[in-house]
Amino acid sequence: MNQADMGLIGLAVMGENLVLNMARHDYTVAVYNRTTARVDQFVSGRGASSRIIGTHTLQELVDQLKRPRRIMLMVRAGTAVDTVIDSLTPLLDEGDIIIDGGNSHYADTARRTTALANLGLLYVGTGVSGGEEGALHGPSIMPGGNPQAWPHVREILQAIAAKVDDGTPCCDWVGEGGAGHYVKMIHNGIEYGDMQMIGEAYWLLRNLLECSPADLSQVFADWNQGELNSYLIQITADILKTSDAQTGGPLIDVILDTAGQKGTGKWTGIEALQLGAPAPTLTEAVFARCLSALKEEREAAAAVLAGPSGRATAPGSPAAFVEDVRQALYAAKICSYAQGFQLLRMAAAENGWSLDFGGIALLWRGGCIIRAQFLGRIKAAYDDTPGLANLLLAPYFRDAIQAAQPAWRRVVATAAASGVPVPAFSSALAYYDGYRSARLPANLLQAQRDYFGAHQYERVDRPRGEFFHTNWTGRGGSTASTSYNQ
Ligand code: NBP
Repeated sequence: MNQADMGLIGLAVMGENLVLNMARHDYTVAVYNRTTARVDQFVSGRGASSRIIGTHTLQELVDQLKRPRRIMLMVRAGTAVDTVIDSLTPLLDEGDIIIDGGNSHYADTARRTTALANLGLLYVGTGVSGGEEGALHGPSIMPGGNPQAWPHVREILQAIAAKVDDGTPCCDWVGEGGAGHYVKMIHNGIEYGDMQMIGEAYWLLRNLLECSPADLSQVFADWNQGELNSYLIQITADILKTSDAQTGGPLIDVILDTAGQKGTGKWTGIEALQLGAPAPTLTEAVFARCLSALKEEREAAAAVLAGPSGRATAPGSPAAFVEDVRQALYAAKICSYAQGFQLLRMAAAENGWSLDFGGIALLWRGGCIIRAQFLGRIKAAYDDTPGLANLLLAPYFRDAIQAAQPAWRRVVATAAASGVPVPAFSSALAYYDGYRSARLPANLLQAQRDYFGAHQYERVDRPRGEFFHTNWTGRGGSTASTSYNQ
């Protein structure tokens, strides 16, 4: 009794592996799962260890824990988390800590942090990224919630987290309320963008050069040696060389082209729209999955909608086109991350969080799905210029895009002319061109709004904040709509 360092509820893939990780780091963990047969299965199988204690009721679990009690939930995000919290809180004492490590929505985490503080309990909502492997060997952990909890959970969370080369853990306090889960949500939004862009690179080379999956595997393996070095590029190289056990052909060719999603990418898009943050590439990646899911409609449309086929039409030498696509992928990736960090910056201002953007890049440097060398560059950019408005303005990224943009423009133009959809590559380019435009056609938009709705406009030759209305048709009155932005 009272001997376990941590309680963990929810023995599905993430929970089990986190428990094994904690036990490997010499922490004693009491475990519980709603379906208790799962507990017995675990402690008599993979979890057979003197450091792992199976329990069959929440009371038994609570009784096993050192004080203040620390209990981590790894259950399905949503109502299950509230159900478990409601059952657990009557069994806890003041100062005890609940940690939700699932993919909860940040607003739920903010609400739960406040509700539990009102009961004298400390709440931590933490993103955990890295999937099954990460949970077992060291995930990226992004904790937020009640800051009073951090000194009590810091040691164990940092011990089980991934470490970067110099031993720094990919786990540090992110901020109050829902900040940790917000950062995890943006991580997932960026992950959607990365995956879509890699998919576009694969599809351009597969179609325009008619490369075989085996050849493409080598291309991605080569790319993984350079500035694109990352977990997602590495697994793409592995995937492309895997054969199908049934047909003997490339497995990738028999996988149905409809993408699933569990919501965190969608939440990022919704947040971007709510905050008015331009994140077109992250959002396009979600829409690309939605479009892919309309498989039957696409098949029907393919028979009736005309356009170029995109087969074998790459311009120039194959090697030059491969290099162009590599550069396009790198430039688009920089824009995608710039959007993610811009969204974080706007969210921090909105929610009163003082986020350490370089520190967040470091949290993602190891353990998680978007782990990449590249994140070290982002950390360095924020270290050099702490108030950096946009990653595109950091000298390293400015120069990288400068070098890559001729290739990037050629690739987007070729894709458009060849009928190969590249929504992430092209939206990233439009973002880049929009961000570097001192003037945009929004003057016409404002004129239209004033024309049909008397919404007013500001003038280039007058101070900001002065609004004007024109009686465009001679028929309208001089009454303007009130001026506000939503
Ligand atoms: P799942 O998301 O599939 O959740 C399964 C677990 O939730 C089981 O232990 C199940 O218990 C429990 N559960 C459910 Br469902 N409803 C419950 C309820 N009302 N009361 C108590 N327990 C309940 O597991 P997972 O894939 O391990 O993910 C856990 C969390 O981590 C999720 O929030 C997920 O989004 C997040 N996450 C997952 C990954 C990943 O790669 N899978 C990566 C990062 C984060 P039962 O056995 O009794 O049904």
